[in-house]
Amino acid sequence: MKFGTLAIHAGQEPDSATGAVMTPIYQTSTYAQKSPGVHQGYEYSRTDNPTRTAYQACVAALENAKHGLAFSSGLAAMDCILHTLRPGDHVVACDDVYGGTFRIFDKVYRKLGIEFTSVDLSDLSKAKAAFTPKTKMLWMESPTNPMLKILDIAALSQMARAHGAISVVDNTFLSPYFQKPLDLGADIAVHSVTKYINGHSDVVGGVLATSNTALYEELKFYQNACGAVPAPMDCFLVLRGLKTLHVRMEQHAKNAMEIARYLEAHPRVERVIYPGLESHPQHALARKQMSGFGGMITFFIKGGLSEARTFLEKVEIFTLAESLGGVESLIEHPAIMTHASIPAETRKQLGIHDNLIRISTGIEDVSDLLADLKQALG
Ligand code: P1T
Repeated sequence: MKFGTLAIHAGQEPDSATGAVMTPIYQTSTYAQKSPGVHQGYEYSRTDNPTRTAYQACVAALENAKHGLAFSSGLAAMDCILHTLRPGDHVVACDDVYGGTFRIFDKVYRKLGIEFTSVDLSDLSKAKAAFTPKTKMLWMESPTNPMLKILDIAALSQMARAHGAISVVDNTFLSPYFQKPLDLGADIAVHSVTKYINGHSDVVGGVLATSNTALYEELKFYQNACGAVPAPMDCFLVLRGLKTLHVRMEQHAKNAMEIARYLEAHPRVERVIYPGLESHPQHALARKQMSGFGGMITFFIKGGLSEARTFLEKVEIFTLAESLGGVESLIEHPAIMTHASIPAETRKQLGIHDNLIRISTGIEDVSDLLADLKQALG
């Protein structure tokens, strides 16, 4: 079946007890057993819950994966993946990642004896040089947050495999509709479901997908043993959001392309970064590995913090808020907001300057979005 059909049906059958077309919210913590250890596949809702089972199966189908595992946040999904490491292990990680991703590496796992090397993975020779005999994991985010660098997932996953390391791709910015990391050779695709997958800014969640069954068993063990699972109601909401993922992504990308072109031509804008623009340094790679360019745009306004602040205070339809991937347009200041946990010096090196602004293009009527940008820039 094709993507749109899977988004609506994968993992979901009418309820066997009642015929309910929508997967019920199995709001239960536990399940009756006929005799000790004799049950219908469900014992306790931290371990498994039918609403979560349907959601995990749907995401797995969309990522072209054998298995899916859902969590209570994107960071909880990443935490589960990082649990597979042992003290002394080394991770090669993309230098430009979500601030919270950097924080869990730097402030949580480094303390537990895991080493991280942050490197510009868009440069394959730099990536190769970062591997050591202790490297067990390669952590990619593509497009990166917030600089929208594109990483060559196929080449990097192959490099990781040659070094005996597992490759992980944070696929949050594109969703499986525009990019399928496992098809490109990665071992795990991980998402902040809070973003495009749920798509309505009303759930915090995370999910991962893999086709490596041994790895899945290990991750499933940590999902249950550590317990950061989503509630049944949240699983239901994400399943509901998933049904329109393909339709939403098309509109996000269409609106983003128009906005990126508008900003690129605006005299008050210094530079626009959007993978769909010919001016993006990795536009050709984006065309090759992605089936669409997504809804995220980063741009430098002319001036500094004061100009950025004035503009961000003036927008009316765009909401000044952290997060992304919802139907409504959001706008934010990475240096002060989403990437504040990255040291100032590193931010400077990455190009996260005070005049950098990030847009999550929603699916409103694009003419209203353009008019809002015009009045705020004016
Ligand atoms: O917020 P949470 O669901 O725990 O997911 C963390 C996360 C992981 N990966 C990427 C690429 C992300 O962008 C995020 C969260 N990001 C934001 C809140 C943001 O505004 O960038």
